[in-house]
Amino acid sequence: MGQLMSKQPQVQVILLGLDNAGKSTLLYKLKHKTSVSTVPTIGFNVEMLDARKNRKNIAVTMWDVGGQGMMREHWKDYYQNAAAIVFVVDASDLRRMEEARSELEKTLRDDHLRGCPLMLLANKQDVRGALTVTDMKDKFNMRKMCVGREWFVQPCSASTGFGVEEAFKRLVQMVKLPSEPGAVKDNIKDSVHYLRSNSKQ
Ligand SMILES: Nc1nc2c(ncn2[C@@H]2O[C@H](COP(=O)(O)OP(=O)(O)O)[C@@H](O)[C@H]2O)c(=O)[nH]1
Ligand SMILES: [Mg+2]
Repeated sequence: MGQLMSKQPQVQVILLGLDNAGKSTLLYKLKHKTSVSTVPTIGFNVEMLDARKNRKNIAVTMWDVGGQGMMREHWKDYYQNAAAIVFVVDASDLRRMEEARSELEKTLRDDHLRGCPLMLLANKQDVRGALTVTDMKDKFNMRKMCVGREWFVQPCSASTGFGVEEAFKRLVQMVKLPSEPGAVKDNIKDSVHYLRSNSKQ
């Protein structure tokens, strides 16, 4: 609802992935390139990043809600308003690749995320033996897993910064602004949610 009132379009992006994938490092890297403000909060990190889309300034709020315990219960709240998912994978950790794949599969099954664009980051490309984009697409069976949504696999290194800007640019292309076709459904969904939650009071 706030989106309708502020002049600058805002979009919410959720940063997901196993612990140790590099989510916080990525957010920190992005913040130091394009950040406009920071709101440190207990239990999760959130950054508002400046971007340009359709010749407009937009604000991309990126939520790193953490993978542990209590926070999991709140994931749904973030899912509801997500314009895109960024799923970070430690591409050098072959032992946990299947765990990462199954976590992503579980995430994408959530009704709140139906049709939501996905950027898969093959992170830690600076580490010898890290899986390439082609390897990742195969291992994750992306075509099948991402039926009905836009997706992209980007190689990067959150610690060196390799691929990070490219990932962000691509992400901005993928998100739908509230005014764009394809975002209408989400506006309606938000309104229904808003009306429902108010009618309960
Ligand atoms: N070599 C390398 N290490 C990374 C990279 N990204 C993150 N790390 C390291 O991986 C560990 C976990 O990163 P962190 O951002 O805390 O992961 P999170 O649990 O997903 O938030 C830290 O020691 C980071 O320094 C990367 O691109 N390359
Ligand atoms: Mg973290």
